[in-house]
Amino acid sequence: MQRLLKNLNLIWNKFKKSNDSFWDEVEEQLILNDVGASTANDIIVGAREHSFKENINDIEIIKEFLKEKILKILDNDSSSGSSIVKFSNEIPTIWMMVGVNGVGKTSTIAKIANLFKNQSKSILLTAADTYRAAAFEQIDYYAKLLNIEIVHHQRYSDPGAVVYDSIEKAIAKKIDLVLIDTAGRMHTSYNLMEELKKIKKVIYKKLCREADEILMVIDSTTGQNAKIQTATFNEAVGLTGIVLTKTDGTSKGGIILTIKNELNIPIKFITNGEKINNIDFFSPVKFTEMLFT
Ligand SMILES: Nc1nc2c(ncn2[C@@H]2O[C@H](COP(=O)(O)OP(=O)(O)OP(=O)(O)O)[C@@H](O)[C@H]2O)c(=O)[nH]1
Ligand SMILES: [Mg+2]
Repeated sequence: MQRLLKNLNLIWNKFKKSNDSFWDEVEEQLILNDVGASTANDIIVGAREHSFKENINDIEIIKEFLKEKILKILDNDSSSGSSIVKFSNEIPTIWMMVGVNGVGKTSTIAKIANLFKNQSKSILLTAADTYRAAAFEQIDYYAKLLNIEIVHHQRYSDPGAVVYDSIEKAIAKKIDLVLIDTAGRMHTSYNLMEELKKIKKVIYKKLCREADEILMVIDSTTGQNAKIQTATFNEAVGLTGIVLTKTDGTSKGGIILTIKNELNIPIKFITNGEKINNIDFFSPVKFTEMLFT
């Protein structure tokens, strides 16, 4: 993430007036930092035309055009609070974490649990990754650390059944927020998608409503591949938001713009480290401001 910010800032400092090489450098930096050619083009074309038509080449004004364009991509639906997480009117609220293996689903669940526990919400963890070795031990470690309840079954048992039991328990115990951990890998990707669809069905059958959030967890160091992964999960289960993890590492950060621009799925959280409190709500305004300071 830092790299995108640093390199854009080098450009802002290098040029006083825009010219062809200014626009080339901005485009190049966006592409090099995982924004993707198509989205980089969307960002540049509008701002460039605008500056040309108005005969403006002052960098400070052009930065404002670019800023506006990027903010519009990240927050095109701000009236509906698209980047704000959704709680149900009636408890329990159900959030489900999905994504390929190793991206940070389980640790993000722990971070979210901690965040809302600190806001006095009661939380239940659902260990619906019954496939990976030691998946239960990992999430159970967090449950103990945070002193919150967890529902689990034996390894290889039906994830749908774990979810069913956890919703029953959440209703009985009047739990505010149920966080469902899911597998990142099964025998095949087809199996994984079918399991996730089954979990959705169980939730609907039990509560007569969908999960309030189905959050795709993306490792921000993955680059452009993350777009294809996200499109696949979105098609299978219908995503409501993105959690971008590992923004403290070698991440270039631009993938945020690609996913919002090309798939129109809002970013809801970002994580920036392995500590339990290394999580933030994603703010389109803050992120955009950062690119231009
Ligand atoms: N540096 C850093 N590491 C992270 C972050 N988020 C997760 N990790 C690490 O990434 C690794 C994988 O995280 P998990 O939460 O186990 O990922 P997962 O998606 O549940 O993995 P599977 O269950 O195997 O599919 C762990 O070592 C985490 O500590 C982050 O924001 N920054
Ligand atoms: Mg996991």
